[in-house]
Amino acid sequence: MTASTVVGGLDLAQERRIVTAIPGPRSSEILAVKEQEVARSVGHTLPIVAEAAGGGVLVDVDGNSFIDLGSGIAVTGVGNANPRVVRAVTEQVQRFTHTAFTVVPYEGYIEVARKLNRLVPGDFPKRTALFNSGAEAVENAVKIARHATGRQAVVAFEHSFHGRTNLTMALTAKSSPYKQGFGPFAPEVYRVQGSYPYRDGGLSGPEAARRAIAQIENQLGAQSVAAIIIEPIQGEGGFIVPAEGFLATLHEWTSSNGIVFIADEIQSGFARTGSWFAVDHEGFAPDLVTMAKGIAGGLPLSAVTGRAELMDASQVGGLGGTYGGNPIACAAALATLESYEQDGLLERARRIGAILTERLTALAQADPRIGEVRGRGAMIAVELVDPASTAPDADLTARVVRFAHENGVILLACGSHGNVIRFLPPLTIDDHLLNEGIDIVAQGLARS
Ligand code: PLZ
Repeated sequence: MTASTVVGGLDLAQERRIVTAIPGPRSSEILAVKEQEVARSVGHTLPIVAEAAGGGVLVDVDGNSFIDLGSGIAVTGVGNANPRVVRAVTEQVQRFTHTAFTVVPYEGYIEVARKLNRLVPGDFPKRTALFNSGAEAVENAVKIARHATGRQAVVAFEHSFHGRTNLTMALTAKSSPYKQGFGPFAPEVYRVQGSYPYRDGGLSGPEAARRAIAQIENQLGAQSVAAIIIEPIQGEGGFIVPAEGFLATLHEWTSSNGIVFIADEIQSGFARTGSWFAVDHEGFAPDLVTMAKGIAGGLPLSAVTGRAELMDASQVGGLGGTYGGNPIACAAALATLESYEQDGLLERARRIGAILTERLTALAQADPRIGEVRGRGAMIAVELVDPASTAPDADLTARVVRFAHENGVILLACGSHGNVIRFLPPLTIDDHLLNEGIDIVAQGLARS
């Protein structure tokens, strides 16, 4: 008997089940309409159309059930259509759907802020502001840092991803597909090298930090810098975990130079790494933290949380937006936080991480095309390379990912060179499905 999970009134068998060719006839029909009606540049990774999802599976409109190793890009940490979230959203939607918090406030927003001020690391008074998307949180963190410091320059890193709006495109490192043809970009954004242990030739964390600091001092001088923004584990750039001491050394330097340290936890946050935030593993507290994705079980919500004196520096009315901190999204966030806490999901992220790391490391020992297995908790990746030169192997990556899709596993690639396979399952996936998903990836590798 297969386990099943109740989501939003549906009972979803927790199994991989392929009943048609992929894509099936109904998906193909709908995707043909997509092609006619939706802008071509809004692409899609899998050629299927969703019908229902929950636990560790996503079912398409042809009745195929996929093992979900992507969580909609690290969003559904608490599982899709999580029952607590469904309940909270349903209750809220019946009371009111919108007031604009900046017109008439409501408690849900304030309660989310109160919770985040306590969860985000840092033994100092904090404040929070809520927005809709990750990019919007990043934009606002930069606004806050600029206003508070009276400086303009912002430093981002190689392999970074911070969004697709104009300022966040400038902060994002990779040109294609994110920036190509979309300029001009926002000014006063500078880029330096980060820490990439697999490709850094043995540079230690503090050494890599000193390299970055020297580049910043050389390019613009510390006194011009409002903020540095960095993902404590880089997501789209390839699940790059910086060498130990890299982030802490940078932070020491930003603190002694009046520079705001912004940790972009949009992908790495919310229990994903087995603690609330990836930076919890680093032994210091950032000045500002940006959050989104895993915060609200799939509803659009993002946040900036940080030092009260920075958050409070700008004029009243300077931060806001029609929908920021929408009441339904806030209700979802409170239920999501409750689920992480009450359903043991931080512990679960660590267990998922242990399974992934053990199995992928065993694969890597037998297959030199796996250059590195890295990550933390339920945020693990393999970098695929040419064994002789360690050159990135994007073609192999694409073949393995396609094999997974055709065989009922939602699997995502990442990396500046498209040669990293990332594992981001919902934390509600069971061990059996997770292992079966890894089996399929192993088969894909063996056949590619
Ligand atoms: N910061 C660290 O990972 C979004 C992008 C998917 P939004 N990452 C997924 C895509 O193809 O656009 C992300 C992130 C980090 C910021 C963002 C931006 O978050 O909610 O997509 O705006």
